[in-house]
Amino acid sequence: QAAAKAAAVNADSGAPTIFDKIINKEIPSSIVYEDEKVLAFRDISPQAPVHVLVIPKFRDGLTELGKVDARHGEILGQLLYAAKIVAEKEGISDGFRVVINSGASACQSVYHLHLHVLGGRQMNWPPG
Ligand code: DGP
Repeated sequence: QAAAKAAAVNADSGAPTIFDKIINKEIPSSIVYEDEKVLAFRDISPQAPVHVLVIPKFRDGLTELGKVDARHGEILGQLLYAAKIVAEKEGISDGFRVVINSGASACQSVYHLHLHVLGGRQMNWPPG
């Protein structure tokens, strides 16, 4: 597993982010769901009563959605499925929103791909 992790890090083009420290438990976070490939934890600046970030544990080039390629298909599906599990665990299955900010124009601030799972209040449309 250490070799797989090293290979993933070597394949990655982006600089480390704060999420690496969260994955490695170097800084604390409130974890909602975790499996071999995915980590979900509460956003430090919640925009809704439930606001959870779902991230891949091995970034492997997954800096932003606009830069993924075909090899990321499986993990992208796993992230989306984890979002559904998070919604269930948080009791918001009846209505929730999943957001991915990709790139500076979308206000992405952390370049480690992440899904925002938001709910627990009426969500409005269009988003800002
Ligand atoms: P985005 O703007 O889409 O890149 O979202 C990044 C999110 O990451 C933002 O909503 C705040 C959250 N965030 C940043 N630093 C930390 C941290 O150290 N801990 C936690 N839990 N969330 C963080």
